[in-house]
Amino acid sequence: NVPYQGLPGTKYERTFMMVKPDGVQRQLTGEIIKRMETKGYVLVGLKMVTPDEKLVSQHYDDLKARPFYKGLVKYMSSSGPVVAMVFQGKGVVDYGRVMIGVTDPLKSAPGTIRGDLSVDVGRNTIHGSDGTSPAQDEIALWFKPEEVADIKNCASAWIYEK
Ligand code: IDP
Ligand code: MG
Repeated sequence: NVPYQGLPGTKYERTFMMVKPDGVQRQLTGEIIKRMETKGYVLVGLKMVTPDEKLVSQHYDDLKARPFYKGLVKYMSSSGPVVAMVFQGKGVVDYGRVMIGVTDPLKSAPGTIRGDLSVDVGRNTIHGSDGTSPAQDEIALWFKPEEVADIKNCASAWIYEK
C-alpha cells in the first residue's frame, strides 16, 4: 500500500490540487480533471468543501506577509465551495505545475490550465502544490487518510514502461 501522502520520485507520487471558487462557479472542474486524467495521472482523492478561514489561512500560511494575503483568504473562504483533489503519478507535483501554468494567467502559456481558462491572478482557477514536501503537507491538511484511495490504475502498464 502507498502511504496516503504518496511516494515522491515514484509513479505513486501524489499532489494536492484544488479547483478554486471561480473554477467551480464557471463549471471548469470537469475540464481540469479531464486534462489531468488524459495525461495519465490518477485521481485518488476528490471532495467538494467550503473551507473556513482557518483552513485557508493554514493552506496559505507561507504567504502571510504578502499584501494580497487577506483578500486571498477572504476570497477562498467566502465565495462558495472548492473542489479538493489528490492526483497520483510520476512527476505529478512538478508536471502538474507545468500543466497549471504560472501564477499570472496572462503570463501562462496557451495549453496550460491558467493560460487557457483564466485571465486574472486573483481568479486563476486552480491551485497545485509547489514541491513534494508542500504536497505532502497539503494532502494531510485537506484529506484524512481514509479519504484517499489506493487505486491500481488498469492502464498503468500502458503509461509506464516499468
Ligand atoms: P501559485 O498559486 O501559482 O503557487 P502563489 O504565489 O503561491 O501562486 O500565490 C497563491 C495565490 O495567491 C495565487 O494562485 C493567486 O490566486 C494569489 N496571488 C498571488 N499573487 C498575487 C497578487 O499579486 N495579487 C493577487 N493575488 C495573488
Ligand atoms: Mg503557491
